[in-house]
Amino acid sequence: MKRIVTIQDISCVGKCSLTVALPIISAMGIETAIIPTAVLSTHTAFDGFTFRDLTDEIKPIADHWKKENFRFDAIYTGYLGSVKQVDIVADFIDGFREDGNVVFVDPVMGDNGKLYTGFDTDFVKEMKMLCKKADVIAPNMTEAAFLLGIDYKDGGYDEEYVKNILLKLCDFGCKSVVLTGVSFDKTNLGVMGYNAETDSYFSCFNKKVPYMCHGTGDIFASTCVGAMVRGFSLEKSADIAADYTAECLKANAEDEHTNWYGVNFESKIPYLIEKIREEK
Ligand code: PXL
Repeated sequence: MKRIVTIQDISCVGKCSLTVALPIISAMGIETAIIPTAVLSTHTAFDGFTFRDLTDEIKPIADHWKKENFRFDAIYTGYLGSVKQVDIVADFIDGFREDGNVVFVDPVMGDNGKLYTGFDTDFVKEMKMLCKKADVIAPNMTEAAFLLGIDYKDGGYDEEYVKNILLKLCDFGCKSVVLTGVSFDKTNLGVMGYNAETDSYFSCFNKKVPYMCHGTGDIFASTCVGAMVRGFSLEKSADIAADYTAECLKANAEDEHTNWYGVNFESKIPYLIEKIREEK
């Protein structure tokens, strides 16, 4: 069985990071090893969340795994809590990357033009360094703007603008970039990517669902890396992940008892399983 290690926090309530990555990757038939980087009572959009930092655990876990000769088909990083933690995760990548495994970095830092609570420009600089180690990065439009030091645009841009962003992000040295939350008009939302190995662009758009929610980036990234490890191309993986994310948001929009803090990805896991079976 293929094995992915994912390194990000546990937000005990909030349907993001590990509580999303673990069930989605497992549902895709892939063993999921985890390194929890922090335990939070909720994600950071709640007031008064608790935060227990686990930075000091990362290296001992990695050292033990080295002794056990564990290897991973992909290393997938998400939300990281501090500059020091990003550095330690960078060392983890250096220690566990091999020919043929995928280093997938989701540079989780912000949304809607703003950094999440607790992040600053030093953190952005460090995350840029981590992106340079990745095969694939999957920022949203906000994270891309911070990584490149440009103004965030909430719409009003065209394909050329996004292509330019993709190329500039690829200059970091990663093999591919998948940019999420791309929208050229009022009706469609999706992802656009650049594959530097084939020098080609790709995209996948779905009808915009009138619902914004925390955790959509985590659903996208978990599904995309899972599909890649299942043997799909990057382009097909991004397509599967974008469709599944849109389907999950539709589930929220259609559920009158939905909560504001997370996506109903659970109800659509059968859709995801069916989709990866159909697409093979
Ligand atoms: O979904 C990204 C994410 C992950 N982890 C924590 C967060 C967020 C977004 O706000 O707060 C703790």
